[in-house]
Parts: sequence; C-alpha cells; structure tokens
Amino acid sequence: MLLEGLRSVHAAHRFVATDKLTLDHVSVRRGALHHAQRMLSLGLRAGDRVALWAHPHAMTAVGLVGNLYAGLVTVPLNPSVGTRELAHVLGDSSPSLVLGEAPPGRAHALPSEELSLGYATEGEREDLGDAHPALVLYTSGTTGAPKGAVLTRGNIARNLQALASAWDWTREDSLLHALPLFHVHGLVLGLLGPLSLGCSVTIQQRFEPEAVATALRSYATMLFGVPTMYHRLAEKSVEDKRFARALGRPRLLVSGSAPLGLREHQRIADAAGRAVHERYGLTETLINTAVRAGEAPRPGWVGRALDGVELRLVDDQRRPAGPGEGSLGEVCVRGPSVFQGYLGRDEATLAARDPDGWFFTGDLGCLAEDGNLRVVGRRSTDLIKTGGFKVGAGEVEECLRAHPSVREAAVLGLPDEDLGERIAAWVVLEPGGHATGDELVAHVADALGPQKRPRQVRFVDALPRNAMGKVVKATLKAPT
Ligand code: MCA
Ligand code: AMP
Repeated sequence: MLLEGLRSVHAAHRFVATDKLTLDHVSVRRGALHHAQRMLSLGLRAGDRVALWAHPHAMTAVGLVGNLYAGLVTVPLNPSVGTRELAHVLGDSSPSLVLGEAPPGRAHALPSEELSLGYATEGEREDLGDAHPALVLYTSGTTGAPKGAVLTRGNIARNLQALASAWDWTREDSLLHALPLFHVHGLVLGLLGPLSLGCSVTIQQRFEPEAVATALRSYATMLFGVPTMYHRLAEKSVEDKRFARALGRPRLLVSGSAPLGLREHQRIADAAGRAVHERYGLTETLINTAVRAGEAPRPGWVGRALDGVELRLVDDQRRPAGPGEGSLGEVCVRGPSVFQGYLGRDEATLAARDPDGWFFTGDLGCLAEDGNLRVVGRRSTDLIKTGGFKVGAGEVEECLRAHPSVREAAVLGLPDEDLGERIAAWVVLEPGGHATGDELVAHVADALGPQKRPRQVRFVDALPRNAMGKVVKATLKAPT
C-alpha cells in the first residue's frame, strides 16, 4: 500500500527541497529505482537491513525510497550520534551496508555506499506485503540502551492515510519542517508523508525561526514542529509582528512529540489569531490521535483516535479504567500502526504489547466521553522528553558512570520553558577524581549524542538513598 503511494511519485512540479539540493518527485523516483537496482546488484535481498546516514538532504529521500523499492529495511542514523551509541545501533541492527556520507569522526568498519542519482526503470519489488518491515527506529526506554522498533510498510501506509484524512492533507499542500530525519516525526510524517501523498516538502537543515517565518509567509501550507519550536516562534511573535503574520498564514500548524503548553497555545492565539493542532504518538505506534483539521483545538487535548486506532486507559494492574474526564490511567493503543516489535527483543516486545495487541504507552491520560484524549504525564520519571527527543535517564547515568572520575550519577528531567524538560545530572566523583561539569557534558555528547547531554551538572557528596539503597530521585533538587 505504501509503495502504491510512492509509485505515484511522478509529478515534476512537486519537490523535496533541502538547503543543499532540491529534487522534483520524478527525480526522487528515478534515483530511487537506480538505487534499488544497485542494491540488488550488490547481492542485497528483500528484508536485509541497511543503515542510512539521515542527513537533512534530498538524497536521504532517494536512499529511503530506493530501499523501500528493493524491500530493504532502513535503519536511519542520527548524523550527530555519539560514538558509543553508534556502536550500539550498528551492533544491534547489524546492517549489511551503510549508505551515505559518514559525518566527521564517525567512520565505521562496515562496507559503505555513496548515494547517487541515476536512471533506471525497474528495481521495484511489487510482491512484498504490508507485513514486510520498512524501518528500524531506535528509541530509548527507562533503562538500558535504545531498542530498535521495527515498523512495517503497512504500519506506515495506514498511519499516513489516516493522517491525510484527519488533516485534509492533499497533493496541493506544501509542507515545511526543520525536524531531524531519524525519528518518526521528521522521517515518517515529514518525508514519507509528502512522498506518499504526492505533495511538496521543504526540510530546513536546522530550526531557525527567521527562515521558518520566511517560508511560512511565502508558500508553506502546513508546518510540523515540536513544542520547543512553537515556543521559540511564539516568543518571536510577541516582539515582532512579522512572526505573528507568518504564523497566521498556513492552513495548519501541527505540534507533536511532546505536550504543547497552554501558555504557547494562548500566545500563538493572541499573536496570530489562530490555533495549533496537536497530535499524539510514539515511535512504536506511530500517530494515535489528532485534532482534526476542521475542528477547533482544545488546548491541553491531543484529539481523537485516528481511523482504525482503538484507545483505552488501564490502571496499574493493566485493568481497564473507567471512562470520563475525571478518570486517569495509562494510555493503551491498538491498531494497524502498532509496530511489529523490538528488533531481537521478544521479551521487551511482550512486556510492551499484550497478546490481544494492546500496546502500553507508559503515558498517563484521561479520555473524554467524546473520545478526546488528554496526556497528563508519564508513568516513569526515568523517561525524559527534551526538545521532543526521548532520553532514558538510565542511559545517561550509565554513560556518566563510565567516566573514570565518576563514582555515581543520577539523572532527572527538570521542567524547562523552552525544552519542555531539560536533562539535569547529580554526580558523585571518585575520591581524588577531577572532572568539571563541562567535561561531563562533552563526555555524554561525544558518547551518546548532543541531544542527550545534560544541560546542568551538580556535584554532590552522596546521592539520597532509601533503606533499600535505591536513589530517591524525588528528593533531588534543581541544581543552582
Ligand atoms: C551544543 N552542541 C553541542 C554541545 N552543545 N555538541 C556537542 N557538545 C556540546 N556540549 C551542538 C548541537 O549538536 C547542535 O549542533 C547545536 O549545538 C545546538 O544544539 P542544541 O542546543 O541541543 O539544540 P537546540 O537548539 O536546543 O534544539 C532544539 C530543537 C531540537 C531544534 C527543537 O531539540 C530538535 O530538533 N527537536 C526535534 C526532536 C524530534 O524530532 N523528535 C521527534 C521524536 P547541530 O545544530 O549541528 O546539530 S518523537 C516522535 O517521532 C514521536 C512519534 C512523535 O510524537 O513525534
Ligand atoms: P518517542 O518515543 O520519541 O516517539 O516519544 C513518544 C512520546 O512522546 C509519547 O509517549 C509521549 O510521552 C510524547 N508525546 C508525543 N506527542 C505528544 C503530545 N502531543 N502531547 C504529549 N506528549 C506527547
């Protein structure tokens, strides 16, 4: 089904635009067919995994679509990934090949292939069904290293169809975003969405409010962003009317990946006289709910279930919780876009999805009688959402402990106006150990990636522990 959409990628006047290159959809398709043929000629076969450096570049679209044509499973790599996390992702997903140009200092021992545009007319596996895997996206849990979520072609196709219907998203749209291309938001919604629906997309390499506003004023009909981006645009629009006018222009502003605060909703409403439409999803389930394009958003609420998606709330024992705005529970999801499972981790898959197909999101919410969902928090404080990136406290703690001067570390997400949550670390040094906060921040940025670096480090003599010896994070205060 996804490939059907991609096969209709033929319009010379629809494009994928990035800072360095713009390709029309005909060139994306030609390049992708050429790439698919090349992959098959190298001996790769449908189902093989191939890693792809997910640079914010139009060639990323060619590699991604070409892999889909050949039936290959793409493992997108964050171009600013740290060395330790890169080793984990490559070791865990064991790709046959790495595609695209490795960023400086991230060369690897695997065979690699340049991505190039070429001409080919065949190379498309048309026989592969909805259950065939398409992507492995790495996502953090409360503990341990990130797990690879396997998403199928059917997962993606059904989600994009449902979103197109929820947002009246058509070929006439021109999408704008500045999201990274290694997560669901930027990659599935922001790149496969336009390619599969046949609309244009402009992907800005980094989020700059000025550049976003310019594009909004001139051509974009839809903007996809995380709350941090809307926060920064709202700030600008208070002091500069050009931003307010820009925000007022597209037909749809969509926010997701983290909660958009009531204050931001209000500020954008005051400045631009319009609303932001929220949608709610996870790497493992794709998008579950959305405020429909034709409906007025209710700030704090993330809309109703998408077509084909079932939602329910459960209590701590995973028993269904009662309906009604007052009842709170863990949000569970069932439907065609719930993933196939975590790569090579059957136990973790079983723990997250029951035999009836319900996926336990870890998010706490309430469901109104009319089906609207409100996300009010998370079951675990060990999962941090910072700038829309999910970071496990455990992975950062483990990384800090690997530093020779660190004896113990505890990591928490603290409320942050801009990032939603900022990563804060409390560190106990080894006796005689020396490390500055900046050194530890650089250590995490280098090992895991800059998105996972603590924004604050506080040195303490000991971590507060309960009688069982467990760190009591609730008693840790914000570093000063
Ligand atoms: C700064 N940098 C450093 C350091 N400090 N590098 C190394 N060591 C350091 N100490 C670098 C960074 O790498 C980056 O470089 C630049 O400085 C700015 O970094 P930073 O300050 O972290 O960026 P920011 O301005 O705070 O970023 C805000 C952001 C970003 C643009 C909103 O957080 C973002 O792109 N968020 C999107 C997350 C997302 O797409 N989530 C979707 C997943 P350089 O600029 O070169 O990189 S969730 C999902 O998919 C689900 C399904 C859903 O619901 O959507
Ligand atoms: P990820 O695993 O990075 O895909 O992040 C998924 C998580 O992002 C969800 O479990 C939620 O906690 C959060 N999330 C995504 N969209 C929203 C939203 N609109 N409102 C609140 N939280 C959201």
